[in-house]
Amino acid sequence: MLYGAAASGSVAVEAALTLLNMPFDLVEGQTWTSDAARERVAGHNALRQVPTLVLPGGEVLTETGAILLHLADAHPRARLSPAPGDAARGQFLRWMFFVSSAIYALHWIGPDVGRIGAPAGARDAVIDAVHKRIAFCWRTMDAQLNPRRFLLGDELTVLDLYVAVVSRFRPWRARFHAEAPRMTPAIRRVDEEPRLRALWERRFPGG
Ligand SMILES: N[C@@H](CCC(=O)N[C@@H](CS)C(=O)NCC(=O)O)C(=O)O
Repeated sequence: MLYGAAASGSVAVEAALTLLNMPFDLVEGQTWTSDAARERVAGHNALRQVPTLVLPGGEVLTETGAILLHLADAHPRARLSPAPGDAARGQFLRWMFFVSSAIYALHWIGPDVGRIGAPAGARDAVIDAVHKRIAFCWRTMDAQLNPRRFLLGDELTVLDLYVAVVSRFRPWRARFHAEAPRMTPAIRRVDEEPRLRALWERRFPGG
């Protein structure tokens, strides 16, 4: 059972499950706008966030990056992560954690700047500073990766899914392409991936 929402981090998990041909039940709810959605997930995740994945045995997984890593590593034949020992593993882990901690975490401030103690009147300045920092982080990643067909080489990994989704958090996609021109062709390739096109259209309607 996956607690998720359109235009949220859960779509990266949905993409991984799609590539793995693993059917799942989805409990839909925009946790950042709806108390009802927050309450639905609260029993499994005290932070009341999506994605929250409840495995068939009842184990709960949260944190998009951790869920993606877990799914990829648990299904090595799908080759969605460089295996431990693979030369690309270090950079894979580095950028998975970077997206999670340096970029995704900043989006938490967007719905309510009061979350970091800022007065409502400071909203525009705070949001502007947050987006400047996110831009710097995407530029940093763009300068240090050497993408080929995909971000880490010629095979699609869950890092590609993660970046394809977090870079779509509104209002980011157009700016992402401007800030990260070297990553853009790989991410466009993820957008065009035939097995995922229907998912992107359904879960990020309007782009
Ligand atoms: N650290 C979590 C963050 C998850 C997160 O921020 N989810 C957002 C949707 S993209 C959410 O549920 N926000 C509602 C809230 O924080 O109140 C992760 O990496 O998955």
